[in-house]
Amino acid sequence: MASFIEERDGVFRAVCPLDCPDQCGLLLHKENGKIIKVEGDPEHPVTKGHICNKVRNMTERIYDENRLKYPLKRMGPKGEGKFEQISWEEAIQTITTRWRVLIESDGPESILPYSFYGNMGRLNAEGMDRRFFHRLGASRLDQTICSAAGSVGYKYTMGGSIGIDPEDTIHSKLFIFWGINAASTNMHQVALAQKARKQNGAKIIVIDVHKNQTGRLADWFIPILPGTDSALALGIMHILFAENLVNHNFLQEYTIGYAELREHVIQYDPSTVSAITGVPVDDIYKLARMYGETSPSFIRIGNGPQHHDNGGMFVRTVACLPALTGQWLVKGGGAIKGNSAYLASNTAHLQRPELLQNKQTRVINMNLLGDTLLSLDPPVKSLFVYGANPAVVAPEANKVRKGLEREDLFTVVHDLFLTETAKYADIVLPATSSFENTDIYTSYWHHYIQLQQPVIKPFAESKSNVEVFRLLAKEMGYTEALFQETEADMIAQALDHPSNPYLEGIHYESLVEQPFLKARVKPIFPGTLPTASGKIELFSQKMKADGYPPLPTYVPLKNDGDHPYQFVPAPNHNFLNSTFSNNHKHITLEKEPKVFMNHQDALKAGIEDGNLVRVWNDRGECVLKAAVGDTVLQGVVVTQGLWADSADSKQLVNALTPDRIADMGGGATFFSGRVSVSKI
Ligand SMILES: Nc1nc2c(c(=O)[nH]1)N[C@H]1C(S)=C(S)[C@@H](COP(=O)(O)OP(=O)(O)OC[C@H]3O[C@@H](n4cnc5c(=O)[nH]c(N)nc54)[C@H](O)[C@@H]3O)O[C@H]1N2
Ligand SMILES: Nc1nc2c(c(=O)[nH]1)N[C@H]1C(S)=C(S)[C@@H](COP(=O)(O)OP(=O)(O)OC[C@H]3O[C@@H](n4cnc5c(=O)[nH]c(N)nc54)[C@H](O)[C@@H]3O)O[C@H]1N2
Ligand code: SF4
Ligand SMILES: [Mo]
Repeated sequence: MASFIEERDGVFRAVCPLDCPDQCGLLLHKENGKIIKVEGDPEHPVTKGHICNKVRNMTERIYDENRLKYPLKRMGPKGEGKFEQISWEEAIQTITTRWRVLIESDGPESILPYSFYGNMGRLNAEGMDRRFFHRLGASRLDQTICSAAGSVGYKYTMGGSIGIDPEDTIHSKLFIFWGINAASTNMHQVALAQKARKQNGAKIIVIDVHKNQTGRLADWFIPILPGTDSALALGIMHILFAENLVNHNFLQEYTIGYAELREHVIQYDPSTVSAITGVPVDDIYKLARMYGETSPSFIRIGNGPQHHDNGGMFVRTVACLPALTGQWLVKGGGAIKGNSAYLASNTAHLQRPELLQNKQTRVINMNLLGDTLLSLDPPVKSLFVYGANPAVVAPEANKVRKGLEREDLFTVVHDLFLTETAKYADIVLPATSSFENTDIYTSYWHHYIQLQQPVIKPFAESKSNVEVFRLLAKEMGYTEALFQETEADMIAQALDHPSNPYLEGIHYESLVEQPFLKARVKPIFPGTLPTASGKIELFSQKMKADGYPPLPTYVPLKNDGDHPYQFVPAPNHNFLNSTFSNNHKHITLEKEPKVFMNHQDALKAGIEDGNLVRVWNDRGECVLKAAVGDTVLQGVVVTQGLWADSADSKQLVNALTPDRIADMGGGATFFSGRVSVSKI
């Protein structure tokens, strides 16, 4: 079937492979064996033919002249980017020879895989690779960089990664986009909100530290000081209880700890909360009353506020709000933080954890990559990077770079491009794009799963992650049959998951027949939650046992030094993390990185709009163009996008970000750093 498509021209279904909640259905137009146009698939039930500009321009990336064509070995110093072509045979042999020596001398834990979701496909992101590294006994990576803190926080309240069906939000009358730049990062949730606004007069509130494209489309934009959102949520609870805007029946039936919560939130009176958050007292009342009086109301919980020291507690706290008003029982009411539990596949089948003989194998938090490479003992001696670009996306970038420069570190990078990370590699392997592979894709926002089959032939000599790990397994002499399974076999196993009832009826064969299959979801309530009590845990015994306050609590950010500004380096519109930051078309659309600054602050610092400024702290420095205005509060500076740096530019924002670990889940704290800004 697959090769049949590869040989043909025409229009073919595909799915967006990027780490984006929307997971759009795509149509690929193919002529003379090449994709000439990417557009949205109008038949996709949620994304309905609309896609973002990034992926509309995907052909620019797939056929970019700089795409890697064959394996490379390093010829110059690490970081310089001088390489020479080698064969796959030589590449695989060099890697396995080096690894065999390392396993002998330092043990398998001296090897560290570092990966993330550059391609969301189950098999390529967390399938054959896991089997391979389990079998090898390599150190394990704790994948904490994205949403770990918030996921743990949400779980304390709700028991798992379960929210409402986004398709139901068409019925919502109030949308609160809380710390999510949805116009850039979840465009179809915005489309649903705008449709609801048109159809039934729904209101859109955006709570953010930056009035960006999402804030601009809101009916009401509420600026807030970074890292203070829990206090605002607790202030809303204070008013809901005080003004009896809570749903007693729901609280009684479906929650535990609401009497304790009611007492506890007395301390979060509006003037206290206003002093913490920078939100005026009147606005706190107005927001709480709108929330208490509008039904259905929906909160889209974003990733922004959870990239802070207190991010887990924020999500745990905000997740309590819909329970107070009983919104979970109303179609279109409730919240979404993430929905990944619904289409969770059988990871035991897919990843084969039983291959890992030493169950105590060390686990390394990916947010600590810099320290790991510089000072972990026993040391990491080899790094295998795939589906990720840590030299740009990881915090404390200067430490990371210094670690990558280590002469005794044997680094392999598998990617489509010679990324900043790849420039430090000893061996670089070319990766196929997702349109060249077979894989399955499940959204962490909507409820659909889609199969991708190869639409074009592998670009030059590139290979998929699955294929690379097959080759490595073979060369390492791993004879287990599971290393040579086909993609179809692996998909069948991943979907064979009796303990997930939502997957019922979804099989490889049905995915071949039908383009989009929906998880068998039903409303969360009435029902039992996967928490210890089976209810929404406003008071959590488990949190208490884990050493946290058992009730939602505002915990201030940690001290990050005396620099005057809180620094929020968020994603931008035209890149996806660092993906597209090296593609001419996307750079042209995004223009240049800026630092948004309040005009009062700028006035005091003698900075004018358009000036080049030095943004710095004890960790590093950047040079960015100031955008002076009223899009941020005083004391806050925001920049957008993970730009690649070059010899003549200093725009690596993660040179400034802390690698402190968040309160929960080992999460990242990208937005909890402080900086100084001065005119150049
Ligand atoms: N265009 C585009 N889309 C993307 C991505 C991308 O890079 N570009 N990345 C993808 C990935 S991996 C992810 S995880 C998601 C992330 O997408 P989102 O969930 O939107 O998260 P962020 O963009 O990190 O931050 C969202 C917002 O939080 C704000 N913010 C920061 N700190 C605070 C705070 O303390 N309080 C409040 N209220 N707001 C705060 C930022 O200003 C920003 O507008 O997007 C995905 N989609
Ligand atoms: N300052 C700051 N830093 C951040 C964030 C932030 O908001 N601010 N956001 C954080 C978040 S939420 C995340 S999720 C991380 C994301 O960090 P990463 O996951 O590292 O994301 P990308 O930068 O998109 O890098 C993905 C890489 O995978 C490659 N790739 C794509 N498909 C494949 C494939 O099939 N095989 C292989 N081998 N490679 C492939 C791409 O070419 C690209 O180079 O960044 C984090 N870093
Ligand atoms: S990046 Fe997001 S919005 Fe853009 S096509 Fe992919 S899934 Fe859709
Ligand atoms: Mo992410």
